[in-house]
Amino acid sequence: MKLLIVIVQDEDVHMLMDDLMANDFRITKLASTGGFLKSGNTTLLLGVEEEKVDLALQLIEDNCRARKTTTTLLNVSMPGDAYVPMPMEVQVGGATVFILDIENFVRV
Ligand code: 2BA
Repeated sequence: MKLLIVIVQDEDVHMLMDDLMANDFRITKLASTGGFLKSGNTTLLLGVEEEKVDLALQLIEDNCRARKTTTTLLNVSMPGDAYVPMPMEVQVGGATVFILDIENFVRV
């Protein structure tokens, strides 16, 4: 068995979860925050049999779009200078997926 840790944009999560549930995946949904943009995203935990990992990845790819967003970095060149906002375009997603081996899985 594998554990998929899937970080997705909030906009994609409902469609993705619907597709995963329709294909009998079990999911835990966690609210999370990206370290770089400091805005909300969603982390899904999926315990998946090895033979269904490819299907899970396919559904994730089908449902998660890349999007561009603008963030503002605050830049200061000299001590004492004012902070200057620096707009920066960033591409987010489709999805970030970590795939871990599970040594043991029990439900009691
Ligand atoms: P954030 O950390 O908020 O990052 C959002 C997007 O900003 C990233 O999209 C990436 O395109 C860009 N980015 C991140 N760090 C950057 C940096 N130091 N310089 C320039 N651009 C940067 P994604 O790569 O699609 O990542 C989306 C979200 O997935 C991330 O949100 C984070 O929550 C998670 N993530 C991505 N890679 C990760 C990793 N190696 N470990 C843990 N979480 C990760």
